[in-house]
Amino acid sequence: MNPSTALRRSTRATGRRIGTAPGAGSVPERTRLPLFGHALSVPAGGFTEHTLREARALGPLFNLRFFDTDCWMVSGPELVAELCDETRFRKSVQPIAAVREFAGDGLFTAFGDEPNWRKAHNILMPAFSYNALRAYHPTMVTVARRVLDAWDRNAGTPVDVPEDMTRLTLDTIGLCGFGHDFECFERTTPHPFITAMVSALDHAQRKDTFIPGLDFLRRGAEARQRINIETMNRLADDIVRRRRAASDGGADSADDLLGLMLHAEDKDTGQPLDDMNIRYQMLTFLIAGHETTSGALSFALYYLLKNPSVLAAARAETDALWGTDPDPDPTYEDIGRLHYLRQVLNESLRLWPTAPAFAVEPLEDTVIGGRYPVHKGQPLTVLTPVLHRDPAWGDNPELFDPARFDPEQADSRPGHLYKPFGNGERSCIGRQFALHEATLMLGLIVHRYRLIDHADYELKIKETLTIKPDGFTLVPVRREESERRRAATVSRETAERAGAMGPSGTTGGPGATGTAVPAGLRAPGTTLTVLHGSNLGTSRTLAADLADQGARHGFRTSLAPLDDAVGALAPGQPVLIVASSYNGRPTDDACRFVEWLESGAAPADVPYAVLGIGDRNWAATYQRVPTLIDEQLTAAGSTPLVERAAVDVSADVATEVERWSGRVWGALLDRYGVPVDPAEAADAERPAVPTGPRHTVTDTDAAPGLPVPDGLVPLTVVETGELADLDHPLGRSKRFLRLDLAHGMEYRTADHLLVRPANPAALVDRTAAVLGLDPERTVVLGAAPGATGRGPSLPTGEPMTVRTLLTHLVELGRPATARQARALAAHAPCPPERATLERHADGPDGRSRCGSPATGSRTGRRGPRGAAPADPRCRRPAPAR
Ligand code: MNH
Repeated sequence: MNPSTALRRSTRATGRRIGTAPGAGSVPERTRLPLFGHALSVPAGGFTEHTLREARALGPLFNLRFFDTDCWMVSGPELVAELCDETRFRKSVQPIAAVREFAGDGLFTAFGDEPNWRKAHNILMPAFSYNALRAYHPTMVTVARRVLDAWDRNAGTPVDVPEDMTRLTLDTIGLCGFGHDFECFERTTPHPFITAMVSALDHAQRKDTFIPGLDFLRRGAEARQRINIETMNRLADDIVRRRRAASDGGADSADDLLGLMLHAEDKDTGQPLDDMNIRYQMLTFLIAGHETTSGALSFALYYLLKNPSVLAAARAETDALWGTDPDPDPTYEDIGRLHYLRQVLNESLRLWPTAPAFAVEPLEDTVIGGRYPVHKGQPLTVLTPVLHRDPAWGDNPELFDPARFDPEQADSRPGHLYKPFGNGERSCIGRQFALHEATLMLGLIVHRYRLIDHADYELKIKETLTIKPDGFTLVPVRREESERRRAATVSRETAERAGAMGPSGTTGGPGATGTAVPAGLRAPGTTLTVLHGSNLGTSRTLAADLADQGARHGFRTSLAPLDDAVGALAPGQPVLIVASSYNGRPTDDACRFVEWLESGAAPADVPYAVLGIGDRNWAATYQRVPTLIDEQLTAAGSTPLVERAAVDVSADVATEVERWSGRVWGALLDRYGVPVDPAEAADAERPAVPTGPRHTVTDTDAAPGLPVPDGLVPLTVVETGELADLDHPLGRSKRFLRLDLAHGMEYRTADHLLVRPANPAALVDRTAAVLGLDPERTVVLGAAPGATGRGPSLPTGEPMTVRTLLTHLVELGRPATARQARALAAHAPCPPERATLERHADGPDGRSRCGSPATGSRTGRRGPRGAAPADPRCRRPAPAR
């Protein structure tokens, strides 16, 4: 990031020069040239490395003068901590002002006082909530597999790491944010959007070194810039146009980024975003949403390649999680368990924060470091790569060492020593998104490949607005089955604790909570109320999980928003409260509850525990409402069951929540639990099994048909064929399909295509026989009262035959999931059979091994799991009682 042009503008704008106050320090600087200042000593595309060198020579604060503008570079921890105080400083946009040419008042480049910043922030925050990330996870996995497929295809040959990571991150933000598939892996050269973007960013950055007044020499470059911007605009507009067309057809209710941009209103002003701002946000997210993450992944892979012991520890972590499964299907929670890989990523971002600077400006004239006067509005650039190498990091800060991010070490460091995502309100909105996406990808890569440093790569930094390793290639080689350690002997908990140490020998099934819940206790019949205060849904989701767990421990749980509990707390009746703040205020569903507490009306002796949810980036209001609730309840004479936990959603939510809930169940069962037999207790540890019917079934005389979901049109397949060489050991089936589009219909990339299964007639007949159904019976389905199961549901209200239902609307060939195997076990009347099913459900990797050899596995990819002959007893119809 080169801050000069903007600064030039800034001085013009404020019309002031920095004066020297009496007794004021003068900021160190190199000898400067007349006219140019230091502008000629900063190499184009070399800002980061130049400032790293200069800071070493000149210290924690030095001046770079570009033409007539002084520009202060700050990197000392005390100074940075001072600049992070949001009551005195705010983000300065001036160093990135040239980017406003195409990102306008989008989130990243909006001035602090531009109303569109808060408006867009309010509208777009929900796209980065805990729940939203969970919803993106399957798409992230799909795209991560594109990398694996591409690397498998070229097994043994070098891959260009930054290029492939950029393909990954652009496809991911495109699909997750905008439902648009850039299909970068279908191209041998970068996507035109990327070419235009890189060139536009480069231009914006170089502008800073253009000599003032000689702009006319740059006409060619300016013309190219206009073309690049048009290319990006056209693409953004095209995505918006298509989404609008789709939603006119009623098919769109998506609450991804684009859905929110188009349809959501700002809570404060009641207004939606305007069209121009939508375009700016599109470009902002397409750029900010992929460049930095791909750089971070590339640096992490570089360090894994160069540090064999770190790679081995990372591998041990993935092996503990996914074992010998050559083709794991990571869950959302799995990614939260890859603690060590997260540390690898953090440490990579320490040495090479891929957005390598940010700038702030004082809200009023002030003095920094006790002796350097700065004017209101004067930009101060924080050099994160220098800050991140400060001696405060301990010995040898230049060395890569993920142990620096062990929880104890990380907790003992000053808060502002690590700033890869910027500061405060204007810090990165996509942090969790990026970390999830990157950890997932790293996990899959280290689990699948050995990494060969075929070119003896030497790190070279390439800098546009962000930094990347230049020309970095490696050779991925598939690991052998035998190389992967068995997961069966290693509990997730052990893996978590061991982190870098790798697996040790303790046992404990997958799904073990990792906490000290007293064994053999249950609390049958005790009422437990779980309350939540939520605007974005995080607290609600966590509360629902707690209510679920409570039910498994035998409590009679109920779940409600905090406001429902006004006047309803009672002495002796336990309550769990999951609460967050919204801009420091109670959430919409907790206002009355907080008022009620503050009126002093709450009863005494309520056994309660508070789980506070907050984002540390919003330091001023962090945990305000949870703290208040906790204090009010104590003041009213209640004692907490366990201490309030403060969960930072920009850190590791899952681990913190697990720790707190472990303590809560311990305390609750201590107090309300009664001993039960061990088998039953073990059962309580398991996720709930959906029970009871999901649908009602009624006979009908109406003419049966094949129900088609609204908005879809049946198509005829006119040609099919196999594209892959299945005789090759790595060959995986890829089918070619030619479809006859109904008259007047268009198909474009990323349009929805639903492929219905056609289960073999023999399998359908066997299933009908087991269920005791006549396949030719015509029935209508309805929703069963009280059915709460998640997952895809069957069409209701439409007449069809049982044969149609079993042939086209359910997958009969898919292997049972662990959850389903458990449900089957719960219903199996025969004890040996039940035991077998349970063993399957708790297979070494936590997944069912009951597979039908007749069909593919989950995603249509055929792996050994889907193909392995299952225990024959699993396929035998259950004996009738
Ligand atoms: Mn991101 C702001 C770094 C991933 C979207 N991001 C910032 C800032 C830094 C940053 C630093 C603050 C800049 C400043 O103060 O001027 N961002 C990163 C890094 C990664 C990253 C190191 C990956 C690693 N960022 C992402 C992803 C997205 C995203 C992924 C979107 C999906 N970032 C943003 C947006 C902003 C931002 C939007 C501006 C937020 C605001 O000012 O409100």
